[in-house]
Amino acid sequence: MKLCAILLSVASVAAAADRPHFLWYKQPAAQWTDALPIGNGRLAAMVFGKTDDERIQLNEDTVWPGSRKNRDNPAAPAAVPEVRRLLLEGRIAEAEARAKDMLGVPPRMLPYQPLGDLHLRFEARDGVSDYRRELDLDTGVVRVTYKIGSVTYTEEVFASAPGDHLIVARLFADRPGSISFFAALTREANEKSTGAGSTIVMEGQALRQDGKADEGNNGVRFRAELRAVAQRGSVTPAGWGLKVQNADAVTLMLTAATDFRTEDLPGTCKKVLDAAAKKSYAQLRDEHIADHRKLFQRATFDLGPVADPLADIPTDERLKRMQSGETDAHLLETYFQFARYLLIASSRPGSLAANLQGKWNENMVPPWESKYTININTEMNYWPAEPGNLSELTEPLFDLIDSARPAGREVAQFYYKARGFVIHHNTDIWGDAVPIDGIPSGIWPFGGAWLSLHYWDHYDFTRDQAFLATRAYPAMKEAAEFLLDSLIPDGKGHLVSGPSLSPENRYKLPDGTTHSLAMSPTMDVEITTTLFNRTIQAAGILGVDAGFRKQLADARAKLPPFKIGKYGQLQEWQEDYDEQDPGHRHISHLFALFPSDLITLRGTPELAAAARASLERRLAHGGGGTGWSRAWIVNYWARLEDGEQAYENLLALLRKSTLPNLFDNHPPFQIDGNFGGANGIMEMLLQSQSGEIEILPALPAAWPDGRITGLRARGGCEADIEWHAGKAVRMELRATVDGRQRLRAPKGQTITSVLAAGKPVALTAQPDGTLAFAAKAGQSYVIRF
Ligand code: FUC
Repeated sequence: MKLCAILLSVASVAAAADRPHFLWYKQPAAQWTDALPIGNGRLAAMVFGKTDDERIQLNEDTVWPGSRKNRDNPAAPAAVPEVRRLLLEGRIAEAEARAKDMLGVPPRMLPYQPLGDLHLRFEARDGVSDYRRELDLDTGVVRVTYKIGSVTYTEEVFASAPGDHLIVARLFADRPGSISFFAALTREANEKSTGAGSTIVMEGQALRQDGKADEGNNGVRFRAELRAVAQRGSVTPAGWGLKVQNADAVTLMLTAATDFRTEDLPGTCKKVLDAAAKKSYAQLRDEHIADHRKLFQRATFDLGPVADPLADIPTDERLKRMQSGETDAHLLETYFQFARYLLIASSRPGSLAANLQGKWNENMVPPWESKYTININTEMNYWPAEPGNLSELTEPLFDLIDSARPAGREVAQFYYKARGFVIHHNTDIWGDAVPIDGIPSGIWPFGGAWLSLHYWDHYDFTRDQAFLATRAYPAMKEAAEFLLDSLIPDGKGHLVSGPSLSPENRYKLPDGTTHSLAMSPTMDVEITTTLFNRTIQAAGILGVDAGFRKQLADARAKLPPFKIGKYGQLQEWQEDYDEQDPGHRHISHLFALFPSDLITLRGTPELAAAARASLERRLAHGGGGTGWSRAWIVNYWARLEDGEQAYENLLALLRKSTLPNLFDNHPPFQIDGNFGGANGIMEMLLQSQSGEIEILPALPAAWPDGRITGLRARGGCEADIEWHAGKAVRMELRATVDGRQRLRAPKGQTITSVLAAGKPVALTAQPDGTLAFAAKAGQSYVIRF
């Protein structure tokens, strides 16, 4: 009887697995953060769905002012040893004053800018009814429908990756001859638009907008081109745009090119539009959907066997319900899939990496310049890529690191007299590597090292040996060389790093002053240890650099140890300082817990308890105030296997830091929290660090039943898990490479058997409570509990 109930329930979970995921609304976007995002990596757009003056806000990922430039501070080589000496002597204020000579010249980066807007102005239209605006995550198509009188109007918009940098909009109605509008491309600055034949061309240059002339007046030149194809009716040029009259339907095809990628802007645009114009709208749409689904449909997530009972409530109202204290498991499923959607839309091979706003930015001077902040934000963007089965979308991240390595090498030599490469806390399209902004954030030489760990992760998830040999190891080695060469003896038996800081927190000295700079703040030690571990491992697998491995191991042994402070917390600095802000949004010193695995519940229980104390202390003082901070906290709790806390913080992420279009809110909008939150969900359900696959490590009581499929785990495999009444009932593991797998059963459960093609597989019980077996590439394994 009981078994029967479980089977029934599992069957209905399976039936719900293909449930659609929409973001949908009953009104047009009133502001940018209501609009719906589309993208193909290079081009991105926000669709407002307005019925009178439709706005499709456009981005092309290389529209940046500035150029590649040496921004070294000439005073830096003399300053670095001085700052180190002053810090080691405890003369911190003096060290900070001296460190100003390390800031780049100028000490700011230029912003990522919008491409412009596509406006569709309709003739006077009153009496709009039956309005619906939606983004279908499964197709990647935004669709707007409404009625005026008895006529139903539809607008569909998507960004096509197979169309080679193409955005397509289709407008049609159910009464012939109903489509009439004026179309124009506009931009806030530096643009010239013309309509001719059935095309609009907008050309311009990304120039800095603050009137300063020292640099940035040689930014990227761009060209956007739109072509209209009408079914019946007419398309005629009208001033700087096009007039469409009495058509049955119109397809608008838009592309853009910049001189960052090509010298021939008109030719590049023409090629894309000529190819698109040869295809019917249905073909373009089908091609796009097939391409999108190849990525999107790899993973599914369902919390519970029932169909979504709130499916009739629009997304913004559901979010408001949550914000007033309700829970909404199905909205969490959508939130998870939305992050995967956003990565597909903002990071494709050949595009730039997803920046602080993914690729969606309407401001000439966006928050934090919409660049690559690498003391957490860019890394967080890519956390869900591997476990969320979107591995190939990490390529732009590796391109970003590689583009900064030349400058990074130069800065390593000039500033620190070190080999290898360094990037400080930000980089941009030009691959800049110097310290910027100011002392409290900029003097942090660990951005390149942290980013380089992503190469290892990509290898670890895929076990792609060629990638390890040709791409991962060379970069990791260079990042490790920099750290190795820049460590100095502290005179007390340890090797320390710096000048550095614990991003972007400050500590208090007994005299009441607060400071940022320190030698070897805990996060430095954690990143150094992790990178040395991985580099040694990688060199071992490749069978190279035995001498270098030994140097790394020797230096690693001399790094300062973890320390537990007066609150039982993991110390953030070498001294047990109080923080200026104990609820600070950065919780960098828990890096060892996540994304690294130096601290684990079973491997280092005392340190795990200290990490927990640090987390509780931050939260008790109002921590998690920004979207990304809250998202990181979800991941920390998942690693501490506290499903309830992870869940509460996930709810807080949606309740306090999520906008009506489900964009993460720092505030303002910043995309990292979307990615970090989605990764937190996966960490709650499956973890694979430290050589074991842990099943349902942090399942909260609020999710008694569910199923997640197509997750990736380290060691080269894909996993599906189903659970019922809080217990795993079935798991399937598909190995993509040969290798030994170790499985850890959910708390309170045991694995009874592992079957391959219906036959039991030999299992070896390990002293640590896991079960090991030899997995074969291409084989799928059913795990029974
Ligand atoms: C870091 C964070 C801020 C913000 C910025 C882009 O400096 O401390 O909160 O996310 O990056």
